[in-house]
Amino acid sequence: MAAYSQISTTRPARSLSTIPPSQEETPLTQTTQRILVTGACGQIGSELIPVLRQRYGDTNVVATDIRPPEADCLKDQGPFELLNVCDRARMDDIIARYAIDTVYHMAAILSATGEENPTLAWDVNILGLVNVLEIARQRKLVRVFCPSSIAVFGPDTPHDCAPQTTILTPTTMYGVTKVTGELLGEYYVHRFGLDIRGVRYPGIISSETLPGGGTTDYAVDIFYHALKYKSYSCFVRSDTVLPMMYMPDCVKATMDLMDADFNSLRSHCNFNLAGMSFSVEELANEIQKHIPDFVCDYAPDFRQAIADSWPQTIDDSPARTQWGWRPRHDLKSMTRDMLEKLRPRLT
Ligand code: AKB
Repeated sequence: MAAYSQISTTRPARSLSTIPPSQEETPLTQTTQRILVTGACGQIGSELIPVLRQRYGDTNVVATDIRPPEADCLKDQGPFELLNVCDRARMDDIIARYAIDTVYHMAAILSATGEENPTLAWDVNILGLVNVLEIARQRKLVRVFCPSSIAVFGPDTPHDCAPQTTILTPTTMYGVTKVTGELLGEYYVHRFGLDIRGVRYPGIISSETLPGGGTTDYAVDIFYHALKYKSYSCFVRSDTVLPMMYMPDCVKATMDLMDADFNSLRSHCNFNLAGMSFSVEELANEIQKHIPDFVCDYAPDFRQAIADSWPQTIDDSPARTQWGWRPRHDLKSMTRDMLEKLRPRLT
């Protein structure tokens, strides 16, 4: 029997009479959450789900993705359903069948893949989001998490300490979809009274699932190559500085924003989130402290222009003041922890 967390919500939970008979063995209360996660097999989804399952109970967290999971825990510890987020009928069916009241919409095409296939990025990122928002409106879901990204920024945004409210002129299709997504989310909050929330993730560094198709992927790849080959050829210049965050902080930020009192939020879908900012050279130097014979060289490709269009550092004071955001990891602690976690698997 799974454990059920009691968490308070600032909006009323959905009426229990809407729960289908198949779910009635679960002792639902007004404060229980039944969660659906899209993009469950991705870099963030795969680490968010175990934390959600630990908190809300395995059977209350439905993992979904367009492909079957490689990690056994995703399917063995709780429900898993195949879902293409562009398929609204199937999404609606899953949400109804499991009596879902909360969605973490993590499925997305990232910046580099988006430049290779812009229409795919538009379809997945926009149609997928509209499907989630429309189902949330029709089924009166309690809360939806729709992440955004530093990709909303562009060359006209201040490069240092980019404010939350600023000029958003992204040069990538991914960025265009994320700006649109933030506006759509905010629209559904004000027009339909829904509870939609989201942060602008920086590059996320993690040890469990490789990122795929992003510009910031080098900050993860470098660890795998350092341990396996003691060398890495980086696809952006050594002096490229981007905002980054270690996965434990990413999961904490996501959970903290979802726990925040709705009434304390002055905006909902566009929270800047800073963790750490460093150049690739600084990262390589930090890794060399643990692997002295590691060498990094540089062969910039089309992703350099994307990186150059994003700010180097972020002002996240609204997240800090409105819902108490504080990162715990810096370059040093992240590097040590990444190497400790990956070394036994790679060497
Ligand atoms: C990417 O590089 O596309 C992503 C992001 C910053 O959202 N990691």
